[in-house]
Amino acid sequence: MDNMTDKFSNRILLEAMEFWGYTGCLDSEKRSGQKFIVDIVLFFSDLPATLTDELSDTVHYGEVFDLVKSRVESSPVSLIERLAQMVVDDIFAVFQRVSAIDISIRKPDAPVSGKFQSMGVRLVRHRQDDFLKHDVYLSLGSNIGNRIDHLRNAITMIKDNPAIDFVRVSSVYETRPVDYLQQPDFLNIACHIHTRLSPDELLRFTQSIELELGRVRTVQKGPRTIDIDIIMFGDVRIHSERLVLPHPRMSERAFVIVPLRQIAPSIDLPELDADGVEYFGEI
Ligand code: PH2
Ligand code: MG
Ligand code: MG
Repeated sequence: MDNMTDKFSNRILLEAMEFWGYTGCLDSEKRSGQKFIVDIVLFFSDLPATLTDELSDTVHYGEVFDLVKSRVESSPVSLIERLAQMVVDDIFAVFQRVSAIDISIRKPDAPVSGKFQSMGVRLVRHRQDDFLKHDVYLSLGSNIGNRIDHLRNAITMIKDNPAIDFVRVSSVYETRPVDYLQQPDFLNIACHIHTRLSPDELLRFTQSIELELGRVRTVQKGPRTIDIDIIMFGDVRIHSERLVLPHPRMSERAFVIVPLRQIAPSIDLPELDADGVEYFGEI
């Protein structure tokens, strides 16, 4: 549980929810029902609503409450162990953002003679495939044609990839060209995704988007309809011919750092002179 505490620093608490349920081994429990008290902690590796203030960027606790209520108040099972696992499965299925769950189910009036506060179970469960996901940051740029449309199309294609969970996109910044100066200004954005793709698979995917959106490589570092660079891929370090991670020049480039800082405030990024990088709008 301790690594979970470190890894999932975002939690939603549903404390002492009360339901009338029929889970029990005795016929009388199944027939008449009794009071159930359920405590749930939902864990998230990332909770964008802390920045965006949007309900769609978190999990609505009222919806979780309704889901738990319908399960606890209807399931004709005998053991609270089984009931707790069913609630866990429901929550993972409906709320994709949830990475882990800590659930307690207690019966304060369990048919046990003697003095006690409640009888209960507690399960801690981690979404099975979550360990395989990486936090990835991309930098996108365009300086030919309808720049904002190119960025929007690229973002749509990224969101549509079922192997990618889209987390967040930055604002759009208009930036003066760096390195090769004889070219129009860029629009740049950064985005944060989760994926189980490997770095090479992701690179193949981003290159397929560049191709589809009509990028032709003429001048190195010259004008392009769309450029998608993988900036960081979890903690992965790679130095191959095709790919270097983290991106070797990211720390020198305000057009990468400024949008990145906006969506990844907890990553330690250099303070750069943001000269030539201006807020342009939202994607
Ligand atoms: N990309 C480059 C080279 N120079 N300058 C700006 N402002 N924005 C870019 O995205 C950019 C650049 C190579 O990919
Ligand atoms: Mg680039
Ligand atoms: Mg590139």
